[in-house]
Amino acid sequence: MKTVFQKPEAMTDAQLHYCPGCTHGIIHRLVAEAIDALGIREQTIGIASVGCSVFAYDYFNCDMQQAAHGRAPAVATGIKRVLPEDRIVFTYQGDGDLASIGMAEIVHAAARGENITVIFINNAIYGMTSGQMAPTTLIGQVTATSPRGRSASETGHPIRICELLATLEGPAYLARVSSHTPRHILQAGRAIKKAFEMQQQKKGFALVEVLSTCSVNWGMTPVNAMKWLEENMIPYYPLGVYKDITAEEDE
Ligand SMILES: Cc1ncc(C[n+]2csc(CCOP(=O)(O)OP(=O)(O)O)c2C)c(N)n1
Repeated sequence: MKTVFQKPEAMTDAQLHYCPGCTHGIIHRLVAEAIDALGIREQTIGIASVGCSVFAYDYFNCDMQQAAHGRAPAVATGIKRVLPEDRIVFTYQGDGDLASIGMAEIVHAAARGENITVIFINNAIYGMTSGQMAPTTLIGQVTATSPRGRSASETGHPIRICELLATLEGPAYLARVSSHTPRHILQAGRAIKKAFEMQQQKKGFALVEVLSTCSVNWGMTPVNAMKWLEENMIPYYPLGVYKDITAEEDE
């Protein structure tokens, strides 16, 4: 029997440009499925950032706005505040974008408790610009700018964004998920949907960090990249919910 995979309505027909083994495409689909499931496509505005996912505006079938590198949370804040309350605003940002050049924007948007949804793709490297070290690059990880492996004494330690933002009062929902197995992808889909629901319910700032692969710049086959993520990224970036004010409300 032939299985037919239906494209979510919240994705356009444009062919994705991502490299083999990259999970941006999977995560795009999860975001689109959440938008469809909640029936919010007509009122959703996405903010594309700078990085490999710069063309997200071609792939999501909702209103899209491009932001300068790292500035997506600031642009999302403005759009969310000026438009009627039923509009759903999300950003889609890589780790170079969010945790390096955009660190100030994300921390302050979270501290203000902006009622926006952030999808944060952590692939531990700058993908688009061909593999420089990111703030999330692991100790010992080889990149174009750390050819002998990242050293803590030279460039410090990788930043755990969920844990860092969880120290703030502002966020309503913070979760880290992964995209390397079908089971993890299903979990990631549930977290992403929840992050949109939080905004619908006006609960405040919601961020889902999705661990992702960059097999080309990691110099691995797609299969080995999935294994590397499991064995190296998850121990340093544990999966789980770091904040959920609705769970606290339920207690
Ligand atoms: C102000 C500014 N500085 C630097 C760049 C170059 N630049 C483009 S993409 C990128 C890195 C993006 O990496 P990441 O956010 O991790 O996303 P990925 O490509 O890995 O998905 C950089 C440094 C830029 N476009 N604008």
